[in-house]
Amino acid sequence: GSLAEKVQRNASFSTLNSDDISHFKGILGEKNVVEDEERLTIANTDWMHKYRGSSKLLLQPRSTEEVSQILKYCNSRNLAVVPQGGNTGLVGGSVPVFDEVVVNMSLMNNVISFDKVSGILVCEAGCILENLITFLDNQGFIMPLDLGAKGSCQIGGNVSTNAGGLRLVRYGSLHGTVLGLEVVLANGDVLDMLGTLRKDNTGYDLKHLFIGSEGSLGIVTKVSILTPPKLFSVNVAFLACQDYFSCQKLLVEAKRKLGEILSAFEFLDSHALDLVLNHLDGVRNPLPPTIHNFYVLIETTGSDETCDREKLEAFLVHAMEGGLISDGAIAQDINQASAFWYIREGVPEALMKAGAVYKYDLSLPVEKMYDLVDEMRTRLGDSANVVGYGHLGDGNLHLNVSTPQYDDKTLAQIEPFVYEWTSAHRGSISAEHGLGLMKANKIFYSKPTATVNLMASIKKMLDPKGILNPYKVLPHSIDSHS
Ligand code: FAD
Ligand code: 2HG
Ligand code: ZN
Repeated sequence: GSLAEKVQRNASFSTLNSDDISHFKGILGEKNVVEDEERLTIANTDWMHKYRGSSKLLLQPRSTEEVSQILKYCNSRNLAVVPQGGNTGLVGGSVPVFDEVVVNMSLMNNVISFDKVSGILVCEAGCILENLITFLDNQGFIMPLDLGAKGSCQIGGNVSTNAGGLRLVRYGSLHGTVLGLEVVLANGDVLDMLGTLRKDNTGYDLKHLFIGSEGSLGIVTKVSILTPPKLFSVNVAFLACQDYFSCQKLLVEAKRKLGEILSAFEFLDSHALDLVLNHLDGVRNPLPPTIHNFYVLIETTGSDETCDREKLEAFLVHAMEGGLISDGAIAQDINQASAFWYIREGVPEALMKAGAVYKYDLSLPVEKMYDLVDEMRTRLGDSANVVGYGHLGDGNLHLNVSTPQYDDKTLAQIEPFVYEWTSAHRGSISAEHGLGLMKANKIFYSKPTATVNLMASIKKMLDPKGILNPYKVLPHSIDSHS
């Protein structure tokens, strides 16, 4: 693989010795100090099998106090650390680059409290998103975020990446729904910001620093989050559009006509659909096999079945008459709704199965978004399968380039072009996945130098020795020289 950033191990970090291992065993007990090769191989490898570290140690704390003791010790010994949740991150942020100690959060998986009146959930960071979704479902509530990786990703990882996902268009980002956090700093200090209040203007709202900081400023140990009530009228439609302009107009119409019941607006191009149909088992095209260029998944969620259905049907008839959609199907039951969703959520997995994949997660003005996909196709010709899909409702394109294997020539055709294009259109080079290792050095395409310098000062203040997730997020020159 040619994609791993070429970075040098920071020589100020120590290497593990047997005293360190004994110390950790003293804190965590034998069982939760893992040196097993097989488990380390898994922890050293990211979801795409693109980034690989060589850590010799994985620690599994069961409490905030244990996390605190781990970090306090690592800080005093100059041992670098990678916080790891479900390891579903897509930017090489969740695995070690060299021999960093992995702090795995999966044993901190308890729900602490749930308030049925306010809908406020407080839980430990290692709770798997899908388990929280199921827990809340039983209480008549939902999580305000959902993503294809729900079966493995953890709420602490979601918060640390500020994950967006499939319902952001309705419920907003985690900066709005997360009400509080408990975080352990690099020196082991525990910051209790675990508020459960919707409103609290007492000074700087520091939890926001940790939302989206990708484990570079602290380890998130507990999360308090506002969850919406579960509404029972859910409809999912899978639609075909002839051109990108129609998708765009459909979005504008959907926002106006479906308004408050709109809960997702996702799109994929025919290349993405073909990949899913060819690489995932049991997937069927919900529409007759005519070639359409684009597909849109619309979900509505509301409280009145008859009303909501009528509203959606009227919207679709109107869109069909206006030529915005060329075909479409509304799910007739929950199984069909899941099948429609599976097509959209299955795109990353289908791409994985198809070979090597270069992933770009961009915020762009909706009008311009697909121009980039077209331009990339022209640039790469037949040498690659260029795929566009994503959260159209949020202006978030997932541009993926699929090739048989990674090679420097393809990479040189994609980058820096893709970043320059995004920057020229005042977009973001990371809409929702973060910077990790992959884009740490690319931050300047989306942030001015003065902002990056302030970020580096904050990092220096909170983690003076730079032990937390080194080589990630901030440019390497700043990270290692300051
Ligand atoms: P990890 O991958 O383990 O870690 C991610 C980052 O967070 C790393 O930098 C890590 O160091 C840090 N971290 C993890 N836990 C903690 C903690 N407790 N404290 C401090 N730092 C921590 N992302 C989206 O935004 N939207 C999507 O729709 C989406 N869909 C996806 C679909 C698939 C199939 C896959 C594989 C990934 C998808 N992702 C998506 C990316 C990824 O799932 C998210 O970034 C997710 O939030 C990561 O959670 P995780 O627990 O797996 O974290
Ligand atoms: C999605 O929306 C995820 O499916 C993954 O954010 C996107 O793999 C990708 O590029
Ligand atoms: Zn996404």
